[in-house]
Parts: sequence; C-alpha cells; structure tokens
Amino acid sequence: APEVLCIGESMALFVPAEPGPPDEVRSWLRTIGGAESNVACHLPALGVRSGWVSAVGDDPFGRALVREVAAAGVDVSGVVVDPVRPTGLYIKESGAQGSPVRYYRAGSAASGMGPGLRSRLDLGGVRVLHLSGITPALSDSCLALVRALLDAPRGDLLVSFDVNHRPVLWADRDVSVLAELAAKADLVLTGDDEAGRVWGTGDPARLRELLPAVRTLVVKHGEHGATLVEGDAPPLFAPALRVDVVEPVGAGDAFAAGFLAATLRGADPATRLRRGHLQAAATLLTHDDVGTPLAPDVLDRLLRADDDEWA
Ligand code: KDG
Repeated sequence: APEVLCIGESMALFVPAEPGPPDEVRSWLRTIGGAESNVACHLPALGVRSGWVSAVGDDPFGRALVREVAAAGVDVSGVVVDPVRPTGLYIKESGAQGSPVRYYRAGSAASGMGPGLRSRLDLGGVRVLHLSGITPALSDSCLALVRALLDAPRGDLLVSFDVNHRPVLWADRDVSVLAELAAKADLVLTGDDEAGRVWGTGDPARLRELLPAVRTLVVKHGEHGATLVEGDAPPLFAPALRVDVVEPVGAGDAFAAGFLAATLRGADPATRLRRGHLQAAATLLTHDDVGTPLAPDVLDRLLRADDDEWA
C-alpha cells in the first residue's frame, strides 16, 4: 500500500520542441504534469511508496498519464476513467523567468471528481494524504471533495496541503476558500508570495497565528530558502541551494516530496528542509516538471555542508 496518497488532476503537458513564439511553433513535446502526481512521481526514487488518484478521460492522453505515472513507480490503481469528459491539457512556454502556463482543462475528467470519490479510496496503510489548492479551484464538485477529505475523521492519517494558488483558476472564485481549507490540514506548504494573496501576509510567524490548528507549516521564500514552523519550536529557516534555473515549474512539488519523504523517515527539521531544497534544485535544472534526482554522493555532501555553501 502507498505511504503517501496524492489526489489531484494531472494533464498532458506540451512544451515547444523548437525555438520561437508559441503561435509559430509547430513541434511540441508531449510530457505529463500535475502538481499532485509530480509529488507522487518523486517519492519512489526517495524510497517512499506513493499512490496517485485522479480521473482521466478515456483517451490517448489519459492512458499516457496513467502509464507514465505508473512508470515512476507510483500506484495508480485508484485512477478513475471518465467515459465522457476528456483528459485536460496545458502548455508551458518555457523560460527561466517563470513559464507562462496555459490551461485547457475546463470540463476535464478530473474536474468531474466529487465527494463520492472519498468512499472509494483505499486508505489502509496510507500515512499521508497529499492535496493541493489546485483541486478546489477546478469545479464545485472538486471543492466538495477536498472539503469532505479535510472534514472526515482521520485518526493518525496526516493531511498535507500545498496551497498552490494558481491565479487564473481563481479569477471567478473566492480565494478565501483556500485559507479555510488550509486551516484544516495537518501540514501546510506555501510560498510567501501566494500566502500574501491568500492571507495578506507571507510572514511565517503571522501565518502561524492564522493557522492555529496546523501542526507543521512550511513557508517557502523563493530562491532564498524556506522556514519551518512546527509545534512550539521557534521558526527554523534553511537557505535554498543556489542553482542556475532552467525552468521553475514543478519545483514546489519537488520540495514537497523531499520534505515529506524526510519527515516520514524521522529526519531532523533542518534535514527535512534541506531534502526539500535538494529535490527542488534537481527540478529547477530541467525543463521537466519532475526532473532527475541529484546523484546520491552529491546529495550526501550537500546535506552535510555548512549553511554558507547554500544560498
Ligand atoms: O506545480 C506544478 C503544476 O502547477 C503543474 O504541473 C501544473 O498541476 C498543474 C497546475 O494545475 O498548475
């Protein structure tokens, strides 16, 4: 059984396969992406069993998604095939300065997920349920699903919530919903920029006060580093690794995977943040949403290095 179950939409991802403005590009490389499946795809390489649940269309992109996520070692047995709605798509106009992302996902199979999915989940042996703020923006039924997951009694199961505020998805929706949902999770990951849009502050101490029931809060400060606020311990900042960014999309998911894996293995707080940064660095160095993990000897050296070798 998976230790970490990630739920959320993944899509076929198209990136230009030749230089030029997107309206002139004729060759596109088709890969896959989606915040939650990105997290799931990182985990097996980190020694953590993972699963991914979503709905895909009964179409070639849906089949490709399921096959390619499974190829990363992820349990995809919970994925539902929607006979009518299609698999969503998105395109990424690559660049180190942030990549404009365009979605073609309205009415997608995953947007048809709803609270009924909860009773079909096999949570036996699952230690972490990983969700993100993308799902509640997809449709009213997806919002109801996320609410149902956060409201159900959960015993020892830990619910992790990555805020992942995507402004285009919230254009017609009330973003305070994200604050309401995050407040019910056990672990919240957020960038300070998106926290500013959701809570009006990216300050870790202030966010801690706004999320009193959240046990573990990680606030990411872009290329500078991240702050962990957990229980009653004083906030802990860890600098990020300095890298020459090729393309940033997916770095947050990589961070979440590294942090979750280290947390499940009982690592100390500083190591958990470093594991997050190292996994993010590997993704920042590629055009891919997931990327290739850094070599084990490089990881070991960086985990033991002094802070001043970092940011
Ligand atoms: O975190 C990366 C994701 O944003 C990307 O893979 C696409 O899931 C995606 C989304 O909805 O933005």
